[in-house]
Amino acid sequence: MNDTIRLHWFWSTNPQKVRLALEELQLPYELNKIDLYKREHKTAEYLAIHPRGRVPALEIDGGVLWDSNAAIAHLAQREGRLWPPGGADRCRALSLLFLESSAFQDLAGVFYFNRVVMKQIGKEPDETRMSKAHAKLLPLFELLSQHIGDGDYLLDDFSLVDCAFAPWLPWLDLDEHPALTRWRDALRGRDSWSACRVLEPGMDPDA
Ligand SMILES: N[C@@H](CCC(=O)N[C@@H](CS)C(=O)NCC(=O)O)C(=O)O
Repeated sequence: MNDTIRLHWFWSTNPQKVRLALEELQLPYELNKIDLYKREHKTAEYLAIHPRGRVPALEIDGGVLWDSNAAIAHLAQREGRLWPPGGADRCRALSLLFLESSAFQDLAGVFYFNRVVMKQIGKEPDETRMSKAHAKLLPLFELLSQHIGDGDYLLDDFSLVDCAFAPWLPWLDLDEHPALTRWRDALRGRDSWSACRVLEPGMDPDA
């Protein structure tokens, strides 16, 4: 069995979640850039790895994880680090991970699409769509703020579930939510954030 960990990646949000997790766990990995703007995610070769033709895909342990949070869950289970070993904290971690997949990702994606992708293709952002998405995000912001409480992370300490939310945070309007801005700033200060060059407003992703 090939024991190389290979991340099929682009600098957009979902692949960056998995790269952050690999960096935080300090696992050696190969990065294979799949340029979405060149439609490299739709080649026959890549579709044999990711059946939906999206990024990320993580080749590991003889298999492929073709969803960012599935990859994070696998890494958590495999490594037994940066993840609660059991009990109520693991229930919290899994619920938050699935919240990101089932609700947060699509709404945060509206901001990422309008503030990053539309700009890249020379179009104006759709403010109405963003304002509707923001209204739907508010209850989720409240829920996440409750989990953060007076701390810096979703659980008592940093964990891989923070990686699942991190790359979205620079693109959301968080000023009215002090727990979330504190969380974003704590994540921004970690070595993994700079190692992955998590995209921020004003940054050139291809630099
Ligand atoms: N739920 C998937 C979403 C993956 C996804 O939509 N990735 C985006 C980039 S961040 C993509 O590949 N977009 C290209 C497309 O949809 O054609 C995950 O979490 O991995």
